[in-house]
Amino acid sequence: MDARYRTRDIERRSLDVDALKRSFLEWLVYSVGKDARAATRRDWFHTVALAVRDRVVDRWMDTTRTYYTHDVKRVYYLSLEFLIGRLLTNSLANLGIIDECRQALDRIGLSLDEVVDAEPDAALGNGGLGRLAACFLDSMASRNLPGYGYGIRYEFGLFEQRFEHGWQVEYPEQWLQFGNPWEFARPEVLYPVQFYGRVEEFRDSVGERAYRWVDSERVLAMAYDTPVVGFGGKTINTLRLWAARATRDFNFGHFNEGAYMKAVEQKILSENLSRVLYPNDATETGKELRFKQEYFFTSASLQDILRRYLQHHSDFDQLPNKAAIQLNDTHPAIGIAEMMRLLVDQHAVKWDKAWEITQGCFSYTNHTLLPEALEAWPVRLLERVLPRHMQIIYEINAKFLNRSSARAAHDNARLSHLSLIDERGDRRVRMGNLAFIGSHKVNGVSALHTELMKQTVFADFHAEFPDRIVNKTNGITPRRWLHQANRPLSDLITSRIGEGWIHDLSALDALKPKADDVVFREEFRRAKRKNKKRLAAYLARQTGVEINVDSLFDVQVKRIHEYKRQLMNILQTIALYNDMRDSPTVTWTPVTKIFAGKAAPAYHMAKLIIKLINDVGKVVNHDPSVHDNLKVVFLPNYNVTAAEIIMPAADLSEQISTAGMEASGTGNMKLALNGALTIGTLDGANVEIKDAVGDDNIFIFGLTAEEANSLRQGGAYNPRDVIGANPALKRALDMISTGVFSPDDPSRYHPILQSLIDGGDHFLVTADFEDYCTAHDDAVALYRDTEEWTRKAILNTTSMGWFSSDRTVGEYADEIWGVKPIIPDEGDHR
Ligand code: T68
Repeated sequence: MDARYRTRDIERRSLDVDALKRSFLEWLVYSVGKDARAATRRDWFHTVALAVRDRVVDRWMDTTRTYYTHDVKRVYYLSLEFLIGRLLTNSLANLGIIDECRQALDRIGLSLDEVVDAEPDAALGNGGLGRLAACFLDSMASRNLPGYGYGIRYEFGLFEQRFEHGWQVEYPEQWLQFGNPWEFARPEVLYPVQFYGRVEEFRDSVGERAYRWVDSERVLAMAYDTPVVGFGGKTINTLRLWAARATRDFNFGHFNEGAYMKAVEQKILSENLSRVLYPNDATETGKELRFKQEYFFTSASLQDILRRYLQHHSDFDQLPNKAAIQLNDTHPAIGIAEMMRLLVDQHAVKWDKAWEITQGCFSYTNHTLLPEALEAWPVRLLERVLPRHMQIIYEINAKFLNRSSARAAHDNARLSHLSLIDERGDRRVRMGNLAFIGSHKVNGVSALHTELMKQTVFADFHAEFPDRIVNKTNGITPRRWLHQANRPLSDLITSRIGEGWIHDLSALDALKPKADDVVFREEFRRAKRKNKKRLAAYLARQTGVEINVDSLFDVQVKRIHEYKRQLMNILQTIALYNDMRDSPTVTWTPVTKIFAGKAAPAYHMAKLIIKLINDVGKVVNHDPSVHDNLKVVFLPNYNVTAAEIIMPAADLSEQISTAGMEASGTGNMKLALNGALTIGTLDGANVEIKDAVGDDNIFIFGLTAEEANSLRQGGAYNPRDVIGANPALKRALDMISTGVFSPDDPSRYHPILQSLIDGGDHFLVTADFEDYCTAHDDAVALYRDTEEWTRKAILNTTSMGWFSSDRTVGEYADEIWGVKPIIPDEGDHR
């Protein structure tokens, strides 16, 4: 090999400061094509990202080659969403070169923080489900597990939220506008995906009945690969996202007829498949394009998985020992039918064998029990868009029902629950049922949620397959959510117990005694204060509202949804505001209510709640009579980047969903890990957080899931009586109803009042209000006792070790996937 080439080659992998600096200057000129004097921050971001990527590529190839040569079992995480956020700090931290990079940039006269800030936030997801997928990628790579993510490369991620006169307005989020330095386009990795057409029956070579899908339309799925850097930089896994490309033949057909414009229109239409992320987090809109997106990425991923498998194997017997396919919710559940089609129709595997293989590979995670979020696609839609899959689903259903105990017992009610087809009204395919019977394991995302799955949505399936449902309580990656996001606390922890906690979060246990150490408490508070100052500056920049750094930062950040009860929080805020105005001579503990989160664009009630919070903020923040003791701030455009600034700065974490409705929550974990105390209901993972941090270090209030359920079932619940008996609540509602917060439109909030009072208050805001206020008062009172508050905050941080996503993926690996860690062999490049 040319000696000069090799020298440059080593240079571009070097992690020392001078080599980094030289790389940056070279990349700026030769790849970004800019002179240092003309370079913008964005140019520098691209430069640094490309130079860092250089330092990842060798280990990436080592990793891929190791998986290949050892023919290891791999896990494929199929998810319609990956809420990744920015990658620069993450890559630098996981490679262990943050300081080197900072110094190298320093020598060029640049600040790393400014460069980091020029990276767009990759928002290829809505909320918890998408962020969980991103945390799992980090944990799989950091635990040296052979894991691949498969999803869609949306051109437009989750919309940008702005407020106009306090109302949410959506704008397109163009994260790819200036290119994406992390990804590698793979124009040669291309799979055809079919839609529409019809099924033809024929006799195969041995005279057996067989089927082929003909006259279909084709779209191509093209791969884009992003390296996923594990902590320590040993394992570099792959996130493969598919983009839709028009087929060539498709275009040329039209050209011949001279219909050039029509051909181009068709091309644009077929490429729309990967254009935009659907912005709903808890409701299914039932749109055909959405269904096609689901099939598009699932089919491409399965074709890719089979191609990889066939490099080493000539039949499919070993597939379940080589590929674990995890369905992140039902969005890729059509994969069960697609796998059957690929095996039976394309590879001539016998049906029963194919079914055994399919079940051996697939497993399914459920993320919600909300009925409006359970996917059920109309049979007529499937017949039209995926005719062969509809036949396969009928066949799976018939075989399954025939063997079910319900058939044996002639129990028709149970049979109709188990059926893949919902026969009520327009007939629909229940994707949850399909995912369940096509999988060997099905999991919930917290202990409570898993129990409720067994008792409610999947009760009949649980009776049929008592070992199938398992719990895998969610987790979060400690790298992003403590080590990177909270340097002050991270450094403090490392100063006492070393760096081991970054890849083994349970090491935090050893710090528990420090809660009683006065010096440690002082340092812990100093770290928190630094973070609070940073957030205050950020909020001032973004919203213009100045807040008191010494006030209690009371934080509710998550998607806006009625079940999450932001409404209850703002009602309590109004009540507190009234108390402060009524008793101006009392020394109040200053409180800052911080909200952030997006509402689905068509979710009118959620958007009205945002407007209410902004309207209340306008009144409260300008009322001199509360002396800055209360502020209400709604940060627009909540995303991963904003979360990284908010989580470390919070004092109080609002986790106040109606019990039984939040499957797990993961923001609750991020906040507690960063030393916020939780005020919350016994819902989702709050239950387990309470067990971990101890009853004395959390503010639990409200109805339990069981109580909430019986209150509703009883039918006797009357919000009007409850409101009548609670003067603070009544007064807050009256103020809203008479236009105190909306003098320009006094009836603006009548739909909210209506849903609470006459609508039956489905989310039990009025039922839990009093208990919530009491818990909140307790929290505020405790906050005055600085030492005691800090003690509890430290116990929160140090008790959260179990909530690492490293623990979660470890459990999946052992109990669902059957995959083992492997350290990649080093190539000859070092
Ligand atoms: C969330 N679900 C759960 N859904 O609400 C949350 N849904 O409790 C849990 O912690 C988290 O999943 C991870 O398990 C979602 O985030 C969605 O985003 C979604 C998206 C499309 C359609 C339906």
